[in-house]
Amino acid sequence: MKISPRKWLGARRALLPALAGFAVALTTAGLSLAKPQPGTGISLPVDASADGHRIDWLIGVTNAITAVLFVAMTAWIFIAAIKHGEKHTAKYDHGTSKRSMFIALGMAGSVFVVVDGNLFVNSTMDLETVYHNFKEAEKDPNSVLIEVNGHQWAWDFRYAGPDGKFNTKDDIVRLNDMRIPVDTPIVIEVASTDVIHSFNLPNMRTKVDAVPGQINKIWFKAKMTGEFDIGCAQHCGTNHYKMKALLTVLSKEEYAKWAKETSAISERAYDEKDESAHWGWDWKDI
Ligand SMILES: [Cu+2]
Repeated sequence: MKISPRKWLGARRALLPALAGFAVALTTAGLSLAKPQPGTGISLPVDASADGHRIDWLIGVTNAITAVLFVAMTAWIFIAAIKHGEKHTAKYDHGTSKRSMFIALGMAGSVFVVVDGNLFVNSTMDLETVYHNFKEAEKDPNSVLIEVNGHQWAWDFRYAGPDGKFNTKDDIVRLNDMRIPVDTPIVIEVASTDVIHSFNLPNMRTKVDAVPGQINKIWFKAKMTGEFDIGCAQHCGTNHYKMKALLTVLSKEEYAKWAKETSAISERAYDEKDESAHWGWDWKDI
C-alpha cells in the first residue's frame, strides 16, 4: 500500500495523542504495580491469605479485559488516521438507524452479559460463601476474635483473653501491634472513636471502614507466617499517613505462648478507674 504525504501528515498528528495516551497508561500501570514492600517484586503485595487468590483473580481479569479494549480502541483510531489522512469529510449518522441501534445494543449487551455477568456472578458467590460467611468462620473453635478501635492516628487491638469476654480484666490490649496464629480464622470487629478510617490489610486482601457509632466486620485466614503492614485506607486527617500498625503472623504454638504472657501483663496493668482504656464492646453477632 502506498501512503501519500498528506496521509502521513494526518498519521503524524494522530501519533502525538496516541503516544501521550500510551505514556499515561504505562505510568498508571507502573504505579499500580509498584512494590509496596521489600522482596515482593513487581506485582501486588505478597498474598498471605488463604482466600486472597479470589481478589487477585478479579484484579487480573479486569486488567486483562481493560488492556484488550485499550489496544483495540487505540489501534482503531491510529489505523483510521492513516487511512483517511488529513482532508477527509466524515461520514456519519446520528445512530438512529435500525442497523446502528442493532450494532450498538448487540455490542453493549454482549459485553454486559459476558464480562459483567461473569464478574458479578463470581464476586457475589465469593462474598456469600467466603468473605461474608462469618458463621462458618466463628464456628471453628480455634477462631480468634479481635476488636479494633481506630482513632487519629493509631489502631488499638483487643482480644477477649482466657475468659472469652471482651472489656474484662484479662483482655489483651495492644497499640499498633496485632498478632495472630497461622491457618486459623481471624474474625475482626472494627469501630472508630473520632472520624472515618479504613482498616486495611493489603497482604490479607481485605479492608473495612471504621465508622464512628457503627461496628463493621471482616474475617480472613493467614496462610503463611511473617510480618505485614496494616494501614489506614481512608484519608483521616493531618497524620493519616502515620496510621500504620504491624501484623505478625505466628505459628499456632508461638501465638498461644504470646497470648498467655500478654494477657497476664495486660491484667497487671488493668486500672478500673481508667475509663478511656475500656473502649471494648460486647461481641456483636452481625
Ligand atoms: Cu485513619
